Amino acid sequence: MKATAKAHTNIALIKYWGKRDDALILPTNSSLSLTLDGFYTTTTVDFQEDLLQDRFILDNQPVEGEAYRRVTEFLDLIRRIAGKENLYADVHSTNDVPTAAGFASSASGFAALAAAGTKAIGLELSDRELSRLTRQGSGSACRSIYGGFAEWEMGNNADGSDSYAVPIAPAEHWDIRVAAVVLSSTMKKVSSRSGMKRTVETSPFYSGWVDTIPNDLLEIKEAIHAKDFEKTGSIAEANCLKMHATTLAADPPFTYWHDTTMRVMQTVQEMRENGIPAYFTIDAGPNVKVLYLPENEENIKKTLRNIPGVSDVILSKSGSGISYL
Ligand code: 2P0
Repeated sequence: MKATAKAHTNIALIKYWGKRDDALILPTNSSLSLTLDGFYTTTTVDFQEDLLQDRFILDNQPVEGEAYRRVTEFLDLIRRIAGKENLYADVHSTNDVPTAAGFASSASGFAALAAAGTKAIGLELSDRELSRLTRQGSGSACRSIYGGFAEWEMGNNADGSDSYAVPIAPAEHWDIRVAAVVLSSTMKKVSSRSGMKRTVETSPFYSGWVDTIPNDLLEIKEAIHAKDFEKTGSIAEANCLKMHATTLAADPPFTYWHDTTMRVMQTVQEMRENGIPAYFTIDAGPNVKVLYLPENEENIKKTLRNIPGVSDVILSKSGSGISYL
């Protein structure tokens, strides 16, 4: 009972920032992302009758501790749905997500694990069912089931039955690109999981964040459908700044930004003043992702590489959803 699946990571343009239920991973706001073709995870899940526990090998190294626990607990969900509670698996994953680029490999990781695991155990899930299940491994992963633009609808139900991602526009709809700007020093002090929890619980700015999401989503979807780059980029950049503002008012306060993070942000804004459309977004870490159009690729790459404190710039196109190998 063996299957292999590949999933790409995604970058949120409207961020997921905060949970209303930690165990089921239910968010306090809907979010929207672009799946990227440059960064992906390939996972093989092999359920075997004679195994006494799961085994998880990542990039040829056996994994233990917290990362192992998250994988086995996720496989427990799959076993429960399939009614095969005592069937354990050999899991082999390869990450083609440069860790230094600051993309959450948990997004592509849990999407690939969900797809390979359910197929290997003989379940036939729709994309929506697969997204709902994937959400329980890592929130942002539920958006990686789809290529191009996807929206994670937060839902209202306490059991999470209406919280899953839906496709907004496929990768072919629009050739929009992302430059991942890698900083020389990228130590992350607050994980996204604990950072969002602290913000929800203590930041007085948090309610302001939540209140503005429905309108951001409405407007960015219009902009994406119309292929309006200025509108899409400016909504994404403002949404990112709003998310990061909530952390400054948390108790204790924190920020994911470094001095170089701000230098990159300023450079992007200067590029716009000089007539090159580019917009930034930043996740729960110091690296910056820059949205741009193909005709400006050379210019964007050169300008970003020249910023002191930047060690690499990795370019990516829009990517496809889950595939089975
Ligand atoms: C996002 N981030 O929408 C946001 C923006 C970080 C900033 O999703 O606890 O690893 O596993 O659900 O998905 C990172 O959080 O958190 C994240 P869990 P996840 O991409």
